[in-house]
Amino acid sequence: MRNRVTTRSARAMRVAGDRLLANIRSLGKIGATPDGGVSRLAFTSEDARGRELVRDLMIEAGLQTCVDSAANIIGHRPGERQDSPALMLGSHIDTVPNGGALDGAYGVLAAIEVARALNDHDTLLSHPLAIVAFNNEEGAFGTRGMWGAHAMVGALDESDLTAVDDRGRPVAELLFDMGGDAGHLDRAVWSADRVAAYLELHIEQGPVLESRSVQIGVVEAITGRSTLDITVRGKASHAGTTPMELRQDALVAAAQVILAVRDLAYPNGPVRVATVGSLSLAPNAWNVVPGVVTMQVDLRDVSDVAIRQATSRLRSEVLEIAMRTATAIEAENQYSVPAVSCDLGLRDVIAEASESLDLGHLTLPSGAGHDAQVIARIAPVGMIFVPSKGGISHTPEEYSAEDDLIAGANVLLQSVLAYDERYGRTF
Ligand code: HGY
Ligand code: MN
Ligand code: MN
Repeated sequence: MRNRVTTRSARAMRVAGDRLLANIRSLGKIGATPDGGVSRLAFTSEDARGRELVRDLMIEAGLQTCVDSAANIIGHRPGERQDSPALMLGSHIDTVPNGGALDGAYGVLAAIEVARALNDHDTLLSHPLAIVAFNNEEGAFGTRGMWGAHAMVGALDESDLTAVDDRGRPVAELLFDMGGDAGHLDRAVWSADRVAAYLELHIEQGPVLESRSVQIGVVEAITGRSTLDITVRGKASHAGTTPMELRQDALVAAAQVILAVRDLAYPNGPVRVATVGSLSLAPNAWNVVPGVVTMQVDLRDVSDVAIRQATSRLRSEVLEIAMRTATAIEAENQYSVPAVSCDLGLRDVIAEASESLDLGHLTLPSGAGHDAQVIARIAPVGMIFVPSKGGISHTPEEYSAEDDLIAGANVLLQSVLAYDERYGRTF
């Protein structure tokens, strides 16, 4: 029989830092790229290998492990009160192309480490724990981001299921390859009464904590975001014989769209950041005036109103650019994820846990999107950040100091213990 934890013994509990760092290194080797990055996109063989490792680590941590129909990997740890809603911890293990080894993976591995630390201290929580590696957080191959989290809250729509990715592969097939089942996605849905709270530990991916020399970030809100697909149709023609005044150059028009997108962000526009992150052109030949350009626009702000304002301004500006350049420009909404505020009680618990560990902490918004902002539809959510060197992420240079990674995991452990004591312990 596991013993019940007293406040004193809980305060003394720590994760096994070396074990956590070793697991981060092991997972980071799966999909490692020559320049020190990691490419472990969802629905790839690297993703499959990463999943295998994570499932093994969950089993080693004594978790009852399963893969749901949305291909989320879930590890369950019983609580003293089996009927109580679960305390959910998690993040994602898929990466962007040539990204870093910490984005997402750190949160999943630290959550598993929390379970092992509780085992090492022979501790039974009142709440059951559910540890989740969400499927396809990064939206690989043009699919919706936070895919597994959307499935868990029942927010996928028909088009998500019938979609083919930008390689032409049906999402249903991709799901099957990862152990999911597009025919039974209802089974992946969790009702709100099953989750007491959700905590996600993540690298900040921005410069704030490092610039203030503070080890722990208590997230107050997670940015909303909207992506649009823009297609510019001009007319391909011979680069040598087509006079400038007769051209319908799709790339020249696209260049003006890109500058218009940039100006949607402060100080010229309503949103915090606006990016064109991907672009392709056809026929993409040096001696042909470009005929077609497609690009993806990413707009982010903690205010959904600001995002809507920016979207409608962009729509009217592309019409003017089309007229000026004798091209046709379509702007199609792709995916939108609303901004969410983190739960005040959980922010409190995280701040208290940081103080009990003598760690400095500050409150900040998240400029990156996270599974937490989707799980917020069924549960109160809290996020813990640790500093990112140079604020860099989504590139091989992504790095966080080892003692910050361990400190963050201890804050997650202490937050779990404090939450369980405050909201559920029966001594
Ligand atoms: O794009 C994001 O903010 C997240 O990393 N998916
Ligand atoms: Mn990411
Ligand atoms: Mn992430």
